Amino acid sequence: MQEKPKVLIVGKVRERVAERLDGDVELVRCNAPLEPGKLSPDVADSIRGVAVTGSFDAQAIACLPKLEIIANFGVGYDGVDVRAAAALGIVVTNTPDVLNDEVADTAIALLLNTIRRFPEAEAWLREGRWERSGPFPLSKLSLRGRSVGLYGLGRIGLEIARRLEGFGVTISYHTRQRRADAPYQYHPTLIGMAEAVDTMIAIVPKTPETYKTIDAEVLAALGPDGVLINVGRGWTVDEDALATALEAGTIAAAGLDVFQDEPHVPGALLRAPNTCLLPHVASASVATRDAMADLVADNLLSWFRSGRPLTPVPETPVG
Ligand code: NAP
Ligand code: 8YV
Repeated sequence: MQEKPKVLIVGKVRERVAERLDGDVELVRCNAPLEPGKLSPDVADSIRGVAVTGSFDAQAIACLPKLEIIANFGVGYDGVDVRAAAALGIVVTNTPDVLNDEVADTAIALLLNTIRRFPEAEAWLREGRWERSGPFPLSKLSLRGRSVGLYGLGRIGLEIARRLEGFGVTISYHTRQRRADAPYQYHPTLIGMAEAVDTMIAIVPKTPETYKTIDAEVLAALGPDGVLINVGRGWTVDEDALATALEAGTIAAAGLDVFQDEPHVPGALLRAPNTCLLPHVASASVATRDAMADLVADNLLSWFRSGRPLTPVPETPVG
């Protein structure tokens, strides 16, 4: 009988991944991070696949000499050293598409909550202030008449744009490449888009080029009615500049699902006025996280059965 391939589950990965793999592969587990000496040489030498959530660096890759595939739970794979993997011929997979709708829904909810202050309105009711003090104050901001610029119009950005169509706002976008299939106005520069719109939704990956690109200049260009929503990565925003802009009224409000150093949220952002802050929950429904877990497992199973991963990232070789 042929030996089952060994798959290492590193750290906390949704249990459904292990349940789906059980029977087809031999599972080994270890706490994150994987470091030299954590596994016995025999075990390390036998691992052909890993399942990880978000991070797996070059040192971890170097611990597993027979590694063939790294299956990441999450569409963003910025924590996986894809260059190190590619150099060794190791395939990296992620979980695209299955979370597009959930994340786009969250972006719209965050946009409305930020602009109309619904979380504060609910707190007003729960604290008995409606009864004691009267109606919640009118929101200074409205989605009506807004011009929304999407920073990123990929799989998720496109779903956000499609939802925004139903709200009757003007939609434009900035990416490096213009999309021939998108009926929205294209801005070749981020600053150009920030000058043209009053609302920015960021849904770009964490890459060296996107680091703190939403800076003081971009925020100033959005203007005093400006609203920033970030559902991509905290890395993309200069958080100090954002807190300062909110304090000074350089922009009107911000809604953030992601932060530079999660789960730490800088005090300046917690104290800043007119913010709606979420703990990275854009994809966090049971149904969507299950679909992501299934895709992690299916990538591993497909690799071991046919040598073809389902959703490899573009940087690593296939087959
Ligand atoms: P995607 O399909 O690869 O789309 C990425 C978009 O960003 C593309 O439109 C791309 O266009 C643009 N982009 C990339 N680099 C850029 C740059 N330097 N300047 C301007 N635009 C740039 O990815 P996706 O599936 O939509 O996911 C996007 C990201 O969202 C993920 O990588 C992840 O970090 C984040 N995310 C967050 C959550 C959450 O829970 N908050 C959930 C899912 C995903 P060009 O290539 O033409 O520039
Ligand atoms: C997940 C995400 O929360 O897919 C992504 O890139 O940011 C989220 O869907 C995360 O990857 C898993 O914790």
